Amino acid sequence: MNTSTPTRIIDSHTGGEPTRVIVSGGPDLGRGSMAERLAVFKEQHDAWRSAVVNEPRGSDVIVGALLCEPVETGSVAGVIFFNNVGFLGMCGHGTIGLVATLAYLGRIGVGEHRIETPVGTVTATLHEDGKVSVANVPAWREQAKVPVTVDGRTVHGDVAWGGNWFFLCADHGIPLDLAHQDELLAFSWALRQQLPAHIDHIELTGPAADPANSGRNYVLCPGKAYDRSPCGTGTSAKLACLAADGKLAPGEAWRQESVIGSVFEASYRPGEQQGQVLPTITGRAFVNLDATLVFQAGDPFAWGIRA
Ligand code: PYC
Repeated sequence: MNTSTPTRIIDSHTGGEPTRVIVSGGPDLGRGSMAERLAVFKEQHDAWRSAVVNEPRGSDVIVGALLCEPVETGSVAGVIFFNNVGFLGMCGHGTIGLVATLAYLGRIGVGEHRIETPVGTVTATLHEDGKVSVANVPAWREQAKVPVTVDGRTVHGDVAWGGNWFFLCADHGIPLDLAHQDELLAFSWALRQQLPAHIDHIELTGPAADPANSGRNYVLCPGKAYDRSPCGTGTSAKLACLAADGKLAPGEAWRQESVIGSVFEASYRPGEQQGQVLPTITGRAFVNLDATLVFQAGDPFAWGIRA
């Protein structure tokens, strides 16, 4: 593994959820599309994923992002997101973190910026006040009210795409707060075991704690960490379900609260295809670390502890 070029990382958090962007010195994935580069990353450079987000340098909750040269001239960047167990199609909080990082580096200013991801190009708008709006890839509900039996109890949920696949369950019966974190984790993980492998995010939904907000969620990510933010792709999936049920009109505001109380503002436009919506998610990220990776000779865990 060539580590002669310093690897610079910049950390941020979006509503409490961390994003660690490799801004230089990461693996060379060639010049293909982000989907093609993702395949190269997975097959040939998984050690980089582990080195950046896994312990002892990282933690289960960190979402990594490899900043890439874009393919199209109109794009400001390409990005591939990853976590403690694998790779993500899109990441809403991570895109907001990436935009905050590019602004911190002085590479972008206020305005609209196209960003290529493995599942499509998104448009991010950096506002004067530092907030970022992400016009996400199309979202849709695939299945409604699917019954699933967990530990002898049957609950129901919708399967929806918002850039990742989600199972959104409202009749779980668990309060969405950190005092119930053990119960939320155990239930969501057991629920996930009953679902097809590609549905790798569980979103438990419920009423907002703050009356100014529209709803609250607890999102369990594929590597068993819960999302501290309201989850951009999960909020997109939620908008698709609300639209499908006729509970939210195009342009109407939805304020999605996370299990720690952070908020994304969201709305949608109708998509081009029947049943699809075009979500926009707005949040704020703050940069909190600018560092260089060190790989010392003889360190058995320099490339992370891999499961
Ligand atoms: O914000 O889309 C998101 C996300 C996915 C996984 C963690 N955060």
